[in-house]
Amino acid sequence: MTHTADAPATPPPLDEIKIGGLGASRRRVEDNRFIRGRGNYLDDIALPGMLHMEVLRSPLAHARIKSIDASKAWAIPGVRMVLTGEALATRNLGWMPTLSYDTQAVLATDKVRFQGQEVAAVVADDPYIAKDAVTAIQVEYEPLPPIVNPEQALAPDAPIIRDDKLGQDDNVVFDWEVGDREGTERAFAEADHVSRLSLHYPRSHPSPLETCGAIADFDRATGKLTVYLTTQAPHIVRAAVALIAELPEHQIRIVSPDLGGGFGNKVPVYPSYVVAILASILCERPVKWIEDRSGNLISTGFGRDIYLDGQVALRKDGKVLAVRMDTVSDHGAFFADAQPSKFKIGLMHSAFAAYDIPYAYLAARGVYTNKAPGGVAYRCSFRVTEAMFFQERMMQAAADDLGLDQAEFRRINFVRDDDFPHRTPYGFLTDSGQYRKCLDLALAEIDYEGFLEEQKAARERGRLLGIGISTMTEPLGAGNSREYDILGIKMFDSAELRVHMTGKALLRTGAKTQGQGHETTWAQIVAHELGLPADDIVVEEGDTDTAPFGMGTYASRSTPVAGAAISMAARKVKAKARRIAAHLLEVSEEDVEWELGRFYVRSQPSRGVTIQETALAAYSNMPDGLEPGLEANAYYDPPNLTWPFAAYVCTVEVDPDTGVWDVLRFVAVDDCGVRINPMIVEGQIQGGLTEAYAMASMQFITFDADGNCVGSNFMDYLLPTAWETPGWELHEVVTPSPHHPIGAKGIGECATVGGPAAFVNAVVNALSHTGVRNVDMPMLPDRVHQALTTGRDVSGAPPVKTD
Ligand code: MCN
Ligand code: CUM
Repeated sequence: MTHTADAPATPPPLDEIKIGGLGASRRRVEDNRFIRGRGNYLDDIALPGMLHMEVLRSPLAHARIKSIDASKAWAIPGVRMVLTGEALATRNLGWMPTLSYDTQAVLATDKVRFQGQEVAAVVADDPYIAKDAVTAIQVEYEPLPPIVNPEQALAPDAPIIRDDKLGQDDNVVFDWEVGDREGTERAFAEADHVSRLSLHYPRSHPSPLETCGAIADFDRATGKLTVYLTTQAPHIVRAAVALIAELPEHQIRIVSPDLGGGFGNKVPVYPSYVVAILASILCERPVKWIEDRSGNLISTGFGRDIYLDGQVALRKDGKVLAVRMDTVSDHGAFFADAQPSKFKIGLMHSAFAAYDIPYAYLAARGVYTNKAPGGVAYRCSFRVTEAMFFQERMMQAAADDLGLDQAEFRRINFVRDDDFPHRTPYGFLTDSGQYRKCLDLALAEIDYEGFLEEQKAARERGRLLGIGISTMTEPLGAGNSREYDILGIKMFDSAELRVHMTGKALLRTGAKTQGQGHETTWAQIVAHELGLPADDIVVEEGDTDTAPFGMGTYASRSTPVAGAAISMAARKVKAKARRIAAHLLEVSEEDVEWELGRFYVRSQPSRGVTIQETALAAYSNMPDGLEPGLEANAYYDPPNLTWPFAAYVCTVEVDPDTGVWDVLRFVAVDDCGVRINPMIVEGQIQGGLTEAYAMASMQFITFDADGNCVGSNFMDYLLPTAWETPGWELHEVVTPSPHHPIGAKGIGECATVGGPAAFVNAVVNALSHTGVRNVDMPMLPDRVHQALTTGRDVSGAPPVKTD
C-alpha cells in the first residue's frame, strides 16, 4: 500500500469478536469473583450493630388465631423485640398490597391461611437467640377445614378463606375470559373431529440456591432507609416501600447485591421484608433476616398449579380450526401473582401463538386455597409455561386422534415465514420466526424417520421407546408500556453510559442480573455499538441510588428492553462523539464516516480518530458550544414483545416393569434472534432444559389433605445434579427481531417453558399402545407404572396421601 507522509495508512478494521462485541463467546467476567468465593451475597453483608430477625410460621394451613402470648420470648436475654400482627396493625402495616391488586397479611392477625404463613417475628442480638425465642411464642389456634384444590374451594359449603375481605363470599379470585367465543363455537360446530385433553400442571418452586433475605438499615439521623435485599426488581421495591411505609422515595435506597439465582423467586415483596424494615425503624439498628431452606420452599415463590381442560377443533386434513381452553388456577391464600399485565391469568392466552389458528377462546377462573401464594412466574413469563405446555400436549393428542404424524401435523398448522407480523388467535402480534426450519433441523439431528423405525422394531421385542416434540414461540420482554405496568408503573427500561476520558466506560441499567451474565453481555452491546473493547466497560446494576430507574429482570425482558436501551444510549454517545470527531478532523459532520471504533473523513479514509480519542477530547478539547463530557442515558419502551422460537425433540425409553424412564437423546433448536454471547445463550438453554427435566421427572412439591406442604426440603424436593441430567444437544437458527435495535430476542426462559412438554409427550408416546393420554408431572416411576398397568390417565392433583 502506498501513502504520502502526511496521510497515514488506514488502520485495519477492528475485529468485533476480538474486542468482545456481538457474537463473541466472551468468558463471564462475573465468574472471576464467584469462583474465587469473592461474591457479595446478602449473607456476606455485616453492618455494625446489626440485629437478627427470625419469623414464626404457622404449623397449620387454616386456623383462627385465638391468642398469641409472646411474654416468654420477650424474657429471653438478648431479645430486643417481638413483633406480632397486632403490633403491625396499630401502625397500619398488618396487611400489604400485592402486585395483583389484592391484599396479603404481613403477620397474621385474624387467621392463618397456609402452612408456613408468618405469624410473629423476633429480633435479637444473634440469629440463634432469635430462633430459640420464636419457639417460645405460644399461639393458640382453632383449626378450620383446609382447602387444597379448586374442587374443594368451589364446593358450595366451602369455608370462606378470605373472610377478611368485604363482600368476598366465595373462594373465587377472578373469573375472566378472552378470545372470540362465538367464532370458536361456530368453528367447533363445523369440525370433523374434536380432541380433548385434561391435565394438571403441578405447583413448582424456583428454589434458587440462595434463599430470600433482607438487611434493613434505618438511620434516624439522616432519615435514610437502606435495604440490602434479594430482589430482581430493586426500583419496584423502592416504589412499594415508599407506598407501604410512607417514606419519601429519595430517602429509600434498595441495594440488590450479588444474587445466588432468582428464577422468579425474588420478584415479589415478601412479608418478612416489611417486618425487617419496620424492626429496623423501631430498633434504630440494622436488622437482618434470611430465610432457611424450608421457609423458602413453603412460603415463597410457588409457580403453576393450574388445571386445564382443552379442546381442539380439527378438520380431517389436519388443519386446526379453533381451540377452546378452560383453566382453573390455584392461587393460594393471597392473589400475589407477580405479573405486570392487565390480564387476570397473565399471558396464558399466548398459547397457540406459533400456529395459524383462526379462532380461540379461553375461560380462566382463579381460586383461593389454603396454600402459600402461587402464580409467581418461575422461569416463565407469567403463565407462559403453562400455556405452551398445554398447547404442545394438546397438539400431540390432536395429531394422535387424527392418526397424523406429529411433525407433519405441526408443519400444517405453523405460521408461515412470510406471514409476520402475525396476529395470534388470542390477539398478540408475533414479530418474526422460521418455525419449519427449526423443527426440520431438530428432526434431522435426531434422525426422526430412523427413530420411528427403531421404535416400531423395539415394540415388537417388548421395549417401549417414545418420542416427544415440543415447538413453541413465547412472548418475552414486557412491556410495551401500553399494555404492561406494575401498579401503574409502565414497563420500559433504561441504561446510562458514561465514557471516561481514557475511553473506559461505566454502564448502568435498570435490570438486575441474578446469574444471567449481564456484566458480560451488556459490555458486548456497547463494544458492538462503539468499538470500545468489552473489557474496558464495567457494568453495574441493582443499587437504586445509582442505577437509572428500571423495572428489573424477569420475563427474559433484560435483553429485549434494557439491552435495547443500552444500544440507544450508546448511539447517543456515538452521535456526540461524531460531532467531536468532526471538530478534531476539521471537517463538517456530514463528511464524517463511521466504522467500528473509528470516525474518518469520507473522502480520505486514512484520516480518522478513534472513539477513545473523541472521549479524551470530550474532556479536553471540545468544540465551541458543545457541552463537555461523553455520556448519555436512554429509556426504552419497546414497540412489541420479542417472540423467540424453540423446537425440542426428546426420545425416551420406559422400563415396562418399573415405570422408570430414561432420556435417550434431547435435541434443542433455539431461535432467539441475534445472539449477543452464544456461550451464555447456550448456558441459559442448558439450565432451562435441566429445570424442565426436573419438573417433568422428579420435582414433587404438593399438599396433603391437611394442607401440609409435602416436599418442603431438598430430601423430598429434588434438584437434578450432573449425574441425572441428560446431555443436551443444542443447535441454533437466527431470525432477528425486526423491532429490536440489534435484532436480539429474549432466551432466559425458553427452555423451561418449551421443555416440559417434550418429556411428557415422549413418555406418553411410549405408552401409546395402552390408550393413556396423560400422565401428570412429575412423571414419577409409580405414576408411569400405574398408567402402563391400568391404561388410564394419571392425575397428580392434590391432596396426596402421605402414609
Ligand atoms: N442473551 C444473549 N443473546 C440473546 C438473548 C440473551 O446473549 N439474544 C444473554 C443476555 O445478554 C443475558 C442472558 O443471555 O446475559 C439472558 O438474557 P435474557 O433472555 O434477556 O433474560 P434476562 O437477562 O432478563 O434474565 C431473566 C431470565 C428469567 S426471567 C429467569 S426466571 C431466569 C433466567 O433468566 N433466572 C435465572 N436465567 C437465569 N439464569 C441464572 N443463572 N440465574 C437465574 O436466576
Ligand atoms: Cu418468569 S421467572 Mo423470571 O420472570 O424471573
